[in-house]
Formats: sequence, structure tokens, C-alpha cells
Amino acid sequence: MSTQEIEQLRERALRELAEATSQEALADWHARYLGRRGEVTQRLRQLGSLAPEERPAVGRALNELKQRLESAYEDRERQVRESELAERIAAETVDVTLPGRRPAIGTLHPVTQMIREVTDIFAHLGFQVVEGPEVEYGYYAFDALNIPPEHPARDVWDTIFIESEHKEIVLRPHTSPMQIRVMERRQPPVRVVVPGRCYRYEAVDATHEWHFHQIEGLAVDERITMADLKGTLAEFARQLFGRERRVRFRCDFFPFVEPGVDFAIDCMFCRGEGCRVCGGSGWIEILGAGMVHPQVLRNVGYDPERYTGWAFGMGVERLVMLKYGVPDIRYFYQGDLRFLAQFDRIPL
Ligand code: FA5
Repeated sequence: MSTQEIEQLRERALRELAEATSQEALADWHARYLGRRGEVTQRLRQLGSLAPEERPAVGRALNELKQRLESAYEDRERQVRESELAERIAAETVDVTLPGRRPAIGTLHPVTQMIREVTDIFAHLGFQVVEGPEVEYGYYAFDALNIPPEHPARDVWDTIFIESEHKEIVLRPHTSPMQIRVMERRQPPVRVVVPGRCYRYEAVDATHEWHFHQIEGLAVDERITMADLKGTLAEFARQLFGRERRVRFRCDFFPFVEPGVDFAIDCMFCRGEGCRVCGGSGWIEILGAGMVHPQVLRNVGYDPERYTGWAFGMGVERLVMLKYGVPDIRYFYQGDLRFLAQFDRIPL
């Protein structure tokens, strides 16, 4: 083996080392030159087969080559490691100046939004918000509300029965049973609003669902009058539908109030002129109400000579339909995002 060969080997090894740009290529290079079967190692092993006079010079040259390559390898290995790290840092860097991705978190259901809006208005007028059971005794849904069994008015609320043989149990057809539950539990003054789900055995069409929501209102105290009812409802309607609303009371019948009224506002679409929404009348009925019937007060142990009160009940879906011009109540419970996503005023 001549020194010239060793020189060539050195040049080739160093050139290939300079071309290795990854840890894998470096490991491969190391195995090929300096590993157990590497070219330099093999040659060192073959020293014994050289003529004795050649051995010292070739041995020295090979050892120098080995050291030179080892240190060149270490330098190159450090370089490659640093540049690989720099590349990784560059690739994984988070650009904090990029705008964030907005998660799709949805919105509150329009009925929930309306319940919150209405109960907020009444909360500011001094009403407490309470809730009650959707599965109800016939006593609370009817009897205590002055609708005895066999009374024809019982048919007005097309009721879904859960159990009727032993004790009448129903899905409440309105939120009025909560009038009784609240008055049974506390003494006047009472001022509550009760939002909640109701159920009726009803053919579904554009304005009727078999389940829907109502908000009940009840105020009982000494000297409560119809004027308080009218003032409260007028203020409510103006906050919800605009300050310019005019209001109308007309006689109506519900067994648990006397007198009973229906409460209407002038149509906000035609301002009372008459249009499709108000059926040409210029007025839109939004709830039933009236002075609590003396018999209902007696049923909960209140003295009707001392206390008077009023109650009202309104349909929540109907309020949303009026306020936003929704033409069909069935949209509310189809879960169609194209409908629901339009009510994104109040994010979750
Ligand atoms: C009642 O349910 C009475 N409890 C209201 C009341 C309370 C009167 C307190 C006096 C004092 P009515 O059946 O009219 O009344 O229902 C009230 C409202 O609930 C209706 O105006 C309507 O907006 C809504 N509603 C009734 N049935 C349905 C239905 N099937 N689908 C959607 N909304 C309905």
C-alpha cells in the first residue's frame, strides 16, 4: 500500500464526508471507513502482511489518516446535528401573528333566546323566574285551576295522558299549573314568571306544534288591579316589540280568570293598517290573561276578600315568529342549521 493510495483514500473519504448531510448518511459513512469492516480499519489489519521495512511508514500514515478522519467526522457530525435542529425549529415555529381559527360553537336556540329576553324584561319589573314539572297531576293542570272533571273547558286543552286510571297524570298542556304550585308554597306578595315546555295532543301545522313553550306570569297581592296588568303587559310589549306599540285588551274566557282577556298589539309589519301577518285586522294577539278567579285563590288557601291578582300565559314560539317573521312553527324543531344559524345574536 503506497502513501499515494492512502492520500487518495483520504481525499475520497473527506469528500464523501462533506457530502453527507444527515445523521443517517454520516452513520453510513462512518461504517464504510472507520467501522469494524471499514476501509481504514481493514487496511490497518493488513499491516502485518506488508514487508517489515514498509510497515512503520504505512502504519504511521494509516494511523494519522484514522485520527484525521475521526476528528473530521466529529466536526461534521456536530455541524449536521446543529443544522438539523435549526431546520426543525424553523419548521415547528408557531407564527403568533397569524389570526386565530374561530371554533364553531353554535348559538342558543331561538326559543331559549326569547325565553331569556322575556324573563329579563320581567326580572327588571320585579318578577322572579321559577320553573316546574312537565309531567303534572291532573289536579294542578285542571282541577285547582277551576276546571273540574267533566267540565267542557277540559277539552280545550287537548291533553296527552300518562296515567288516568288511579290518579290523573298528564304532560302539562300549559304552564298555568305553576300558578297553583307557587301559591301553595308562599304567601303574597307573589310576582313570578314561569317559562317551560308544554305538550298538546294536537295536529301539527304551520302554527301548532305538539310540544311548544309558554311563559306564565302571576302577580298576587292586596289591591292588585286590572290596571296593573295592562300597564305591565304594555311595558313588556313595548320593550320586546318597540316603544311605539299600541295595545288592546278584549274579553276572552279562561276558567281560572275572571274577567279574562286576550292581549293584542298593533301589527308591527303594517302598523295597524292590515296585512297578511295580522290577517288584515291590524292587531296581533300575543297572550291570554285575566284576574285570578276567586275560586283559584280559595283553592290555595288565599282569602279572595283580601288578595287579588292577575295571571297571563304566552306562547314563546309565537313571539319568535312575530319578532323575526318566521312563517312556520315546524322550523323550530327540525334541527336545520340553515334556520338555527340565523339566530346568532347571542353566542353561547
Ligand atoms: C293557555 O294555555 C292559558 N293557560 C293562558 C292563560 C294563562 C290565560 C293565564 C289566562 C291566564 P292558550 O291555550 O290560548 O291559553 O295558549 C296560550 C298560548 O300558547 C297561545 O296563544 C299560543 O301562543 C301558545 N300555544 C297554544 N297551543 C299551541 C300549539 N299547539 N303550538 C304552539 N303554540 C301554542
